Amino acid sequence: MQNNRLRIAMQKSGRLSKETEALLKRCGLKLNFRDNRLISPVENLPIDILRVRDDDIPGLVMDGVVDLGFIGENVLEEERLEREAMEQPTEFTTLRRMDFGGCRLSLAVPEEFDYNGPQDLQQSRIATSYPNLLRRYLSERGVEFSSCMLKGSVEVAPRAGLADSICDLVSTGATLEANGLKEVEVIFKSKATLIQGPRPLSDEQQALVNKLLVRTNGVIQAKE
Ligand code: PRT
Ligand code: ZN
Repeated sequence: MQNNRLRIAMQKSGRLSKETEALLKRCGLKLNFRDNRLISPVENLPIDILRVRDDDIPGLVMDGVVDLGFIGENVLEEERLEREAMEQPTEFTTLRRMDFGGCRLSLAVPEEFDYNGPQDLQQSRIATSYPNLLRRYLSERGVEFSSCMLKGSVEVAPRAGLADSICDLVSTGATLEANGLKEVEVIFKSKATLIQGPRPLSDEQQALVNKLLVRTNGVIQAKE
């Protein structure tokens, strides 16, 4: 499926999709996300938008299936580490950090846990959807642990007896509090970001990317 249209991947539905769509609209793209279509052509520019699960976006970009992608840095860095370990392509460039999707990946323990530092997690079990980011953080600190991989409901794992602590995304902290947990270490700070893959662009496509970036800068600065 090689043609001259620029391909951009974005999250289909979730915490990044509304703001990504709003940004693209403010950049002057005429979007028409009717029905459940995977690919939506932009009406006024040679761009196709692919709407997918956010987890698929780093791989689509790094494999050169799409040219650009909007993705949370947490998902991007986790996938990069995973692919590095699997010896799969990991090449991409960051074009622009966004002003939305802000959150942090943090370690949290039960409120009654007398936590004094990462060493207190030695030989414990930690529930997370981000095993690679967690392993990098704790191995740099000499902490050995076992992970309990959960794609959802991470915050209930300690109470359910599945793990001693968790490593999960936090924004307001309300979820942790509601589950009797306290945040003890921030291991990664994240925002949404726009990345480009390794596939070479035509001159027209490159000009389009440049135009998109100039407009994105304008939109973000106008809000500051
Ligand atoms: O279906 P798909 O796979 O595309 O979506 P998803 O369910 O995997 O992701 P989604 O839409 O929940 O999140 C997409 C991205 O938004 C994340 O990868 C982050 O980059 C960013 N983001 C920003 C967040 C949050 N803030 C956030 N608070 N992602 C998740 N949360 C969750 C967190 O996991 C926890 O359950 O919200 C809860 C905590 O929120 P607070 O406010 O109670 O602290
Ligand atoms: Zn996801």
